[in-house]
Amino acid sequence: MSDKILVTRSSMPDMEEYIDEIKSLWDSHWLTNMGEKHIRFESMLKDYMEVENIELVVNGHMALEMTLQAYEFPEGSEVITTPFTFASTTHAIVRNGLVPVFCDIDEETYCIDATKIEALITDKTVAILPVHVYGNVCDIEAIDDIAKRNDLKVIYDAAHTFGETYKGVGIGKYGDASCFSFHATKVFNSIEGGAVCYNESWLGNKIFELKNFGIHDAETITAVGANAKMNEFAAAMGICNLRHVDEEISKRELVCNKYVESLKDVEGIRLNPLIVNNNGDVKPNYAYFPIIVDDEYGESRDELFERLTNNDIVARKYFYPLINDYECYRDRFSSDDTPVAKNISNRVLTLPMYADLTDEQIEKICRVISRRMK
Ligand code: T4K
Repeated sequence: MSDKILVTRSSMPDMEEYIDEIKSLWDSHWLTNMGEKHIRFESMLKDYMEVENIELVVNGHMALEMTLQAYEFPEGSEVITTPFTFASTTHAIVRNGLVPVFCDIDEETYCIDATKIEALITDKTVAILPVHVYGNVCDIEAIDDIAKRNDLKVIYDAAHTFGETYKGVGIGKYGDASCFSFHATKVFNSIEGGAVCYNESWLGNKIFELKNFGIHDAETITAVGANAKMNEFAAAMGICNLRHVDEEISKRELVCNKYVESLKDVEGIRLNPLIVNNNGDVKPNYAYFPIIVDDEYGESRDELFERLTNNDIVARKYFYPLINDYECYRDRFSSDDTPVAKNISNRVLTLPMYADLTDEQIEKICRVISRRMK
């Protein structure tokens, strides 16, 4: 096995635990289409995530795409969003025939800058699609206030916030809907998977139909749906992983603390304020460990990235390039319109982060960053 330290590593239950969970599938032969595991997993998640309504789907991307579709916004409607995110957020907007309007981000949280949203609202704006980046929580109160005053929907991309609470409330309860990812690289995974948490029951019913081709009943197809159902093997993995997720998050917290201890005094390396100065509003999940490489560090982000790579440490430039600079979007948008996001995107590195990262591995990573010989 390679000695490379990867940016993350999927959490998995013991093989016996998973095999035990999937054995019944050989009796039932029921492998997908909202089977017993799907139903049980959904109900377990509702409790764990402290939400009232949840709809399981095949991945986080389809959660976003189908939630937007469910609203049936007129083609060409505008959705205010952030360029500092994974491709999925913007693609979900564009694939629905909607127009993304990029708002700059907040320097401290890397989430959408709520003070800049209102200036972007036009008579075509229908929704705001903010992202809780790295598990940092958006300015929920300000966004809610803007949405209410302007009659806009709020759909959170909550792919990074599994298990978090904000002011004691499950993060999935905020906004009109919140879309989660249970991808293999996330704090919690069902191999591939996702969910939409929502407040109004019509939205859940609609997504339930959309994820199954828009089938209402055997002879009534009400919408142009997709196939976005979670299968039973994925749901079984989710059920098993959910039993251990608290332990995983506690271990991640220890990894985070070790990083902070070793890196907090390195000149020119900025750490995530949520982790360093958490005021208690957010119960974090320690999803990512981003660092910002400022000029005082004396080396650029790319130079540090290369040095880490040469030492068999795989960091990631999540999120670089900015979405408004992607090849498929740059003829319509420009990162110059979102200067804070551009600056952060050019300076950010997310360090390896997973529950079983060892002390020696963390020490090695920090040694390279702080340029210590031993
Ligand atoms: N919104 C946001 C804000 C998101 O970040 C994402 C996904 C979505 C929406 C969409 O949700 P999903 O549809 O994916 O559920 C990864 C993930 O594929 C993606 O889920 C994630 N965001 C994004 C931030 O990162 P890559 O291309 O960086 O992954 P990859 O394959 O390079 O893997 C990274 C490392 O993870 C590997 O070096 C080793 C480890 N790994 C990877 C896989 C696939 C494992 O240990 N096991 C595995 O099975 O995109």
